[in-house]
Amino acid sequence: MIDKKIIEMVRDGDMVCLTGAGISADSGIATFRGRGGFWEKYNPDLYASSEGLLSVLHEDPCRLADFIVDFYSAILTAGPNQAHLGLALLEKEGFLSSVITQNIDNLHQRAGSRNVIELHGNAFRLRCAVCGKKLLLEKDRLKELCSLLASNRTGRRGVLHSLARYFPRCACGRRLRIDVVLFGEILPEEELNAAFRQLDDCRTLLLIGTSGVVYPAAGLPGYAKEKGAKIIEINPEPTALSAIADYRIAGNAAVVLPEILKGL
Ligand code: BJW
Ligand code: ZN
Repeated sequence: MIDKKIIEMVRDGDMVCLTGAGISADSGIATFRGRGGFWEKYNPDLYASSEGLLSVLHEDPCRLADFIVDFYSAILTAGPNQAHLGLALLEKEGFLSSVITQNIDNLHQRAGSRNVIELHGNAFRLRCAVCGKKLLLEKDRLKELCSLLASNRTGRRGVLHSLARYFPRCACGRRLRIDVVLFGEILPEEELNAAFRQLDDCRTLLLIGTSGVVYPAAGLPGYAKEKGAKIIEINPEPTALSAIADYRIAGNAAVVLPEILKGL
């Protein structure tokens, strides 16, 4: 049962939502941190920074292939869950202005959310680090790459060959890279500015499925609060941001969102 005050806040509108990996957990995509998280298997020092990934590429390309297959298999098979769909409905009905997401899985857009601000990029896009050109990565191409990498146990040369084929060079000569923000990299300026603008005039910030430890995204709730917003956190576990939340709903997003919608 959702607190009446929370339902009233949602009904009042002018609400923005900040999401993290937890919202996609019920779609079958592992979170990064915590039990069962992606980083239990893959050390973030190696797999979440460009220097780390480059070193794995050189020293153990087959392990990099495992990582790519694991990572993409999950997001290629996942579909939006009741939480993604609930947010899209809240936007459609005029209660929610935008979703600011740290996720790269495209599930908010697939659920029907229109105003989605992607702080950490999108795994279905390639980007040129020199000229900024972007290229969509088709799902079918990604599936092909995964099955090739999964079956290709011919070692270093086979993996490098497959990667070169699916991550082509840009017109400017640089090899395209995945359009995801890794540690030590600057977030896309336009997206971050858009996020701040949304928080300037929001009345309520819904915080869903983020541990709140990765900056600058983790600084956004504090900014919203300073600007006068109230914060509702939906997360089965307490987080680094729970202390500034005005309300906490301890539960899974895909269960809680339909309950909120029912209460409206
Ligand atoms: C559920 C649930 C269910 C489970 N329902 N909930 C200021 C202070 C300190 C450090 C820094 C700082 N400013 C910058 C930094 C450095 C760094 C940083 O923040 N480090 C900290 C970790 C210490 N930040 C950066 O480097 C950023 N760049 C930057 O700031 O540039 C300027 C700069 C550079 C260098 C120095 C200073 C300034 C870039 C950050 C990029 C993050 N990229 C990743 C990609 C990984 C891809 C890969 O593996 O290859 O983005 S890291 C990873 O964490 C991913 C996520 O978007 C991000 C956030 O994680 P999220 O979404 O919160 O997931 P989890 O797993 O942490 O939490 C899941 C939550 O869900 C949990 O709470 C569960 O309980 C919950 N949950 N089931 C609802 N069903
Ligand atoms: Zn280029």
